[in-house]
Amino acid sequence: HKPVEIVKDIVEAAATKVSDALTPDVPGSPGSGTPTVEEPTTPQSPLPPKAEQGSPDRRTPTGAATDVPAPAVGQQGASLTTAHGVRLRDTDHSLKAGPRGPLLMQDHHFREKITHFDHERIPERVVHARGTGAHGVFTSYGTGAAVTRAGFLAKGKETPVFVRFSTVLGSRGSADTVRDTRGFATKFYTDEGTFDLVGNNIPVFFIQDAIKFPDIIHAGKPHPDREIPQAQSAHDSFWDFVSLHTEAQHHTMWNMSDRGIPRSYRTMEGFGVHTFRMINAAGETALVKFHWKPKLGVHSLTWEEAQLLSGVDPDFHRRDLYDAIEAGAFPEWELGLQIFPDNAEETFAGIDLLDPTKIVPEELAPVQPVGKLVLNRTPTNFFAETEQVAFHLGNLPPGIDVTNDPLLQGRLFSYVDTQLTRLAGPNFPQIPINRPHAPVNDMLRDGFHQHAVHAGVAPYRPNSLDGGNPFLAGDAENAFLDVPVTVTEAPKIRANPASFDDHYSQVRLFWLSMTPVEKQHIINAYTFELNKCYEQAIKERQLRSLANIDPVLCQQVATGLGLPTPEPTIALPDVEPSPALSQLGHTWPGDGRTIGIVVDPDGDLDGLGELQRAVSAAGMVPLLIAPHGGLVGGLPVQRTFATARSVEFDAVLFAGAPVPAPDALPGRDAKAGTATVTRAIDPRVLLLADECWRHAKTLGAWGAGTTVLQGSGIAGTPGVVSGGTGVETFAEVQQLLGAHRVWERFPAAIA
Ligand code: HDE
Repeated sequence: HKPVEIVKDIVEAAATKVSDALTPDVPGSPGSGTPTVEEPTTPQSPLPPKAEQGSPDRRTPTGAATDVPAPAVGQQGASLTTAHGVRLRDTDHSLKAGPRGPLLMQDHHFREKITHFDHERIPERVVHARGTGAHGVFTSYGTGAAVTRAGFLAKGKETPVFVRFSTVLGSRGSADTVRDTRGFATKFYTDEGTFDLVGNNIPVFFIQDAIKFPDIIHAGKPHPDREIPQAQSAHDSFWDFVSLHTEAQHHTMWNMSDRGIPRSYRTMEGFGVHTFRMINAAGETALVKFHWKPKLGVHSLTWEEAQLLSGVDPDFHRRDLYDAIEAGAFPEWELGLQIFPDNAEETFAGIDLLDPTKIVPEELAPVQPVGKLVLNRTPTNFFAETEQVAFHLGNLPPGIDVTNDPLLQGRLFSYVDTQLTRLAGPNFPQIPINRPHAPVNDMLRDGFHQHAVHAGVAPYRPNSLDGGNPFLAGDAENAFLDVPVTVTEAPKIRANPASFDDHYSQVRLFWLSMTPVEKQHIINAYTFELNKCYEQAIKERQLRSLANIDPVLCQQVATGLGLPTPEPTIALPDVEPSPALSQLGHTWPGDGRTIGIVVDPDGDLDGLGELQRAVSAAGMVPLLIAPHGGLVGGLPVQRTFATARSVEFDAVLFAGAPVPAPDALPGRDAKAGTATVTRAIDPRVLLLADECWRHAKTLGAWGAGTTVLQGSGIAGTPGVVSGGTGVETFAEVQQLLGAHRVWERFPAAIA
């Protein structure tokens, strides 16, 4: 070909393609032969639930057949369109000056697609960036009606809710199981307007005044020079801050306790932290603290589990929440109130109720249940719901008001302010997840991303042009009432009340309330974190704080750091322990717990189906672990030896003792120096048993499976059940799981 002929060929080829393209098989297009499809089309059937989510059966909390809506499908309609509804023929090729030519500026589809993509990310939350959420319903018992006129706390009232759980320090893609505080933020879509209870799983905070929030967060976030460590408090700047700023010691002790590494969001308490003021129908006020009590009890991971999970399954808590809900094991909490008289001093039993570094022990003011929260639906779209949900402490219904807690007061500013950047403008309440379920009749207008088409000409008051609308509500309509609290005549001042200076008595109270094993975990956590610091002066300074909390704690951590034990600088306060703070000593339901079942495809598989049914009937999730995927004994395998790691399971049962295939672990055998090394039991099974034992989990075995217990040297030790049938073994394991762990297996050096 001569050059001119090549061009001719290209032009002809392109012309053929264009004519092909003009008679496409577009449904409903003239001559396509495909029947016209109405838009939006009927959604297709959703994918079936994953095999391991099939048990326990989907059901409501009362055990009735589920009414959980099936998962929605993605795009609606048969044809791909632009954002403006124009149907598209091609989305895989940009418009070019010939097949080998440059891209044309006029390609509006390319520009729309890429521009939208370029702007898909929004800023992550400045704190609590990593989180997950779920929908649910709150049912009120009516017991709160004596203290508040809030309609959602009237007897029998049901209110839809959305809850977002989070870690604080890590970025959006960080691991779930890091040692950190957890957020527990609840949006109640009440008939009287939205109520946001934006709490944490720890009832106290690091600082007493909101103006210090940037300081504690700058100290806790990764170092600014190299941006490490991610989602950790185990670094110099965190310990520098908390050791210099002793009001942080109480919150820090909770972080170092097992509360800092929850087993699951379902097994966390939640706290409103601040004291709120309630007002009832008779106009009487009371001071209250909010508590969420999980139905499953408060349980934690071990530190080694938490660390392993950060690699093995960084989404552990997110997965756990979704799997539990999708399996019908709906997470539940009771909302409770500690109620205090609204006295002029705003104290109870000598505790300053405006100081957010203090708790009121439950023994002094019992938590009174006022309603139940059930999470029963996972979000349809993570970004639309979980990422765009915006909480704000100022979202209060009539009957609930704020107090002068200086931390709370500052938060009232921060939560709206932060959304202006994060959600790009003031109209974020119009995003579907943030829309109130109560009718909205405001006079806010315009702004970025305005979705409402407001009619009328008079968005101001008073007006006559819009008929005077809207009118103001009064008591008859239960309008919001700012409780007319007397503000003390006092000079304008940057200072705290003197009672805020007590930084140690409640830290000691927490420490003394722990059982020996919980104390040991606290010692281990301080020792681990401080050993991660580089600066000797910071370790020494933190030890001086520990000396003011407890001499045993201080001495144990000092030993771990290889440093001398300092003397206290204050007289150690005489405090009464609060047993309610300990996680031990109760038995709890095991809903949604995962039970690993190791099977040997060449062994005895009798009774396996029956065992799986027994586990499911107990509300738990049986996961079959085998050397390979597919089916074993006609049952689907959920985990292989390569994908199963102990940290995923609450208990492991051994139905067999699989022998490793000769080529299963070439590296290991080569290391042993001979190709003929044989093992009686697959080492990955032994590792599973060993880790479960080390993490004080319950184990069970029968038949050939008992050789695994012998092989790992744990047979006959506490919490290791063997003999009988699979179903009998599981019955014993289930009993033991009620205590969460086999506590006596943890070494505790202290009394
Ligand atoms: Fe927050 N906090 N916070 N916080 N907080 C945010 O708001 C702030 C505090 C809590 O899942 C931010 O929308 C200040 C205490 C939760 O979306 C921001 C102070 C408690 C969540 C903010 C505090 C919390 C946040 C970041 C010191 C427990 C996640 C993104 C006075 C009672 C909510 C956002 C969600 C989020 C500010 C202290 C809980 C910047 C200034 C105390 C659960 O507005």
